[in-house]
Amino acid sequence: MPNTMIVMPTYNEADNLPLIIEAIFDLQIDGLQVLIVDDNSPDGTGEIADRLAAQYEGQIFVLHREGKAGLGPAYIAGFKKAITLGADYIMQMDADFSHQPKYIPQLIAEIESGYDMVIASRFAKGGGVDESWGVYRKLLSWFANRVYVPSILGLPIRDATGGFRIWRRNTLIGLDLDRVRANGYVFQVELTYIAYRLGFKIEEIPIYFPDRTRGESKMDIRIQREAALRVLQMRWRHRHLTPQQRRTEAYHAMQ
Ligand SMILES: Nc1nc2c(ncn2[C@@H]2O[C@H](COP(=O)(O)OP(=O)(O)O)[C@@H](O)[C@H]2O)c(=O)[nH]1
Ligand SMILES: [Mg+2]
Repeated sequence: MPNTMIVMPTYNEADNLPLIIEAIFDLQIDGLQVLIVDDNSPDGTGEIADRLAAQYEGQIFVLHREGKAGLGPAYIAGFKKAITLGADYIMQMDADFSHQPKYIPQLIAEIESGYDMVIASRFAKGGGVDESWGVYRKLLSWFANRVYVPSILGLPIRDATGGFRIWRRNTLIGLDLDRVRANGYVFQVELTYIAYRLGFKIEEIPIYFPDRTRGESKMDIRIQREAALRVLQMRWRHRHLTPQQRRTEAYHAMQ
């Protein structure tokens, strides 16, 4: 029975974390574990995570990092730890309920069917975003995902910026996480692009993406602007990758 580890980055999610953990374990999925990666949240999320880890012994792990360093580095550290801990499948998931736990079984079923990575996609047919999204936000997201990213990177993916995904262990090893440069939002795009260039099989399943109701988003306009330039840089950096350049050895040193 393969095990799945959910890597969940948190920054000031004190209200959400206990609730999302409960919702996840209510699903009663065999071999499911959670690794919380907290960047020393001022609101005490890290201590809450430790309490939960004691309560759900062997099912919840916590990685404490020194300070807020962005989503990318938090995920890279979490992925490496999940690999070291022996996870077969590794999932990425936010703590704020925009990524709804009810889709977890479907993501696991899809990866088991043989894909190398599966994206829970807001823009696949049948998916959607919160009704309250204004025209500007919708347009920006549509432009980024359906026009900009596909045309610059040639990615045949509808939601390359989404952060709700599952990876096969060997896919994450194959990417070579030390190749990844991006920090914020665009980190998701870079991982997808590297996976695509290396020839990994990617699938999307449709999801509905509600806005968070508790806590605050850490996304801002500066991060979004920066993303546009980073997409050009990542094309330059990774465009020559081929399946022969997949990494084969697991990560040893913890960073
Ligand atoms: N560890 C860590 N987690 C972060 C950081 N920035 C955001 N997060 C977490 O990443 C997830 C997504 O962030 P969020 O602010 O909801 O972004 P949005 O969904 O794009 O608005 C949430 O679980 C956040 O708590 C960070 O710098 N470090
Ligand atoms: Mg969010």
